[in-house]
Amino acid sequence: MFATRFYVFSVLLLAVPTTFAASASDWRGRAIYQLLTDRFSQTNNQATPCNPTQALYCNGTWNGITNRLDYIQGMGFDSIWISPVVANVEQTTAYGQAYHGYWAQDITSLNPHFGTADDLKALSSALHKRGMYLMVDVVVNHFVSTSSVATSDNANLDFSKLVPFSNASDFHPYCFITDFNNQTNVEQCWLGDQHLPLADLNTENPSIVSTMNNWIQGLVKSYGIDGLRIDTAKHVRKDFWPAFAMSAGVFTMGEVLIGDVGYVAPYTQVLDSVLDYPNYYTLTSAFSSQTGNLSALISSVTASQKSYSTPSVVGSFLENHDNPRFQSITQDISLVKNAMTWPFIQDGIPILYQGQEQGFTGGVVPANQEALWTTGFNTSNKPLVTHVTTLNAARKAAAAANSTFLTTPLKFVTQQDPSLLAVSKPPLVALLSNLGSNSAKSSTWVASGVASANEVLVDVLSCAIVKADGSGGVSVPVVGGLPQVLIPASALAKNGAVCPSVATGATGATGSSSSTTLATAKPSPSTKSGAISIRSGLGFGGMGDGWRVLGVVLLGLLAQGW
Ligand code: ABC
Ligand code: CA
Repeated sequence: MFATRFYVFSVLLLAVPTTFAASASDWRGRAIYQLLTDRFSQTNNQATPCNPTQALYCNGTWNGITNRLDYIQGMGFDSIWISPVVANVEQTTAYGQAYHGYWAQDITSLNPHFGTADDLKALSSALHKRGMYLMVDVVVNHFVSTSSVATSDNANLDFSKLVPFSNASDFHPYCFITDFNNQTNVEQCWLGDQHLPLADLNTENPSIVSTMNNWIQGLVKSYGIDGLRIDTAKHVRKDFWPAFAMSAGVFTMGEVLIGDVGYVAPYTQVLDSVLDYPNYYTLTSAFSSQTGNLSALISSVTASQKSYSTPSVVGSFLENHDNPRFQSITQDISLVKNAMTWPFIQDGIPILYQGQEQGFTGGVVPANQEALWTTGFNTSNKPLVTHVTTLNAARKAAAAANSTFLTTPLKFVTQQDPSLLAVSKPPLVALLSNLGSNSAKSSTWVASGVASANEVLVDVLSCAIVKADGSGGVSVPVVGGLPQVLIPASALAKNGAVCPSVATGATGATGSSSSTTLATAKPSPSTKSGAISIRSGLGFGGMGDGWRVLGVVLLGLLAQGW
């Protein structure tokens, strides 16, 4: 009996595929490069002009991204977030064309402007070969009807082209969101306006729910997707999300656009993660001028550490495609470098929006959606490319030197000068300020107990050495308002890309190369069909057929008393 049982289990285990869906912990140590497919790179390295203020397609493609992965990986990013992939309205609307991908018309087809199913699969496998992950932006909340002429009720809108929901009854009754303090209004009325209404999907209808769950399972599987950025998460009832996320079977990061930690936190219970909007607002205002309020950043971060379910996987960003770029507020290089440092030294996953590394300055939408190819993907003499490359390498080195780095909540070390901020996240110490590059004031960060006694630390941004005192404290004068990121010299490899002349770490240690990635390559997805399938699943979404079969067989065996 035992031998038979052993044999059956062994055969079952051998049959299990070696691919695993990427979970929150698989994403925790990663760094994400956010790109708009239409604006990142054109096929065959073409570079036709793009005027973002026209809000028209500029012809970036998935092939274009595949050809430029060296650029992204060279800065130390090991995952990308791409804009929505499904077919959108083709018309030029009152707000331009759907180049950003958020105006879905047919979620069972891909957006032909960005390429074919094979192109998207090729991007996914190219990423996996490099040990990189693919995050795709998905929209559940709404579709956009072609004849978007608003009337007083949704029955008079044309839903016939929407796939797979082509009836008025598949959508909530026509009403625009008017009261952001009324959650039912936020969830069941429509985004957009009378010029371009976003038809709000009836996510209360069980058959629509199950269609969406099957859709996401098929999408993730067909294209080997490792994570989802979930658009408009706050516009769909919270209890919709757990089953959707489980069907996807991969890491989920929700967009809950609001500055209020208390409002955002409950979404970290129903999704793996959220975009850290509350701390985005306090971060931006803290460093946007010399009078920015650093203590408001401390307060919001402290509140979010207490209320987010897993702060270590929350997405931290200074820029994205919806908000004016930081350099549209200030171009003081010291303030810019301080603000840009934050996402890489805090508790969550850093996200960099394309173009920030190139110093783009676009203001409100759509000016902040510049084409990246205008830069020629040049990385030499680009101080912010160097800045993020170093920050990525330092974060990897800190994680390699201390296995609890990524999960240890950062601590603020109180400073006397309100223009200074000191953060301890062992073995890393980040020293930030909003003094700006022209301040005449002399100021010094003082932080006790942040290192080992007499430890030799290196500011990775300048390669200057900082020696800790006998009780592990540091005292570091501010130079030109610039940030400093200290890590032990022993955590940096002597033959590495980061400050090799002062590094004392073993040759070949992590941090030895800016493009080092910790991920293991994942085989490319096996599904061959081009269309995105909507099928019924068994509820083991995203785990792969092998796992599903194993699960069902094991349940069967258990039921028979095995
Ligand atoms: C277009 C035009 C706009 C025009 C609008 C009606 O139509 O560009 O000028 O006003 C896509 C396009 C947009 C397009 C929209 C609508 O579709 O990219 O260009 O706008 O057609 C996500 C995506 C975003 C995408 C969509 C739609 C959703 O990231 O790119 O937009 O799929 C709301 C949603 C949020 C959404 C955002 C654009 O709109 O919640 O999911 N983003 C308040 C509200 C927020 C609201 C925000 C902006 O205003 O609370 O819910 O976001 O309208 C803080 C407060 C916040 C406050 C902000 C502004 O200030 O704490 O509460 O947010 O201090
Ligand atoms: Ca809704």
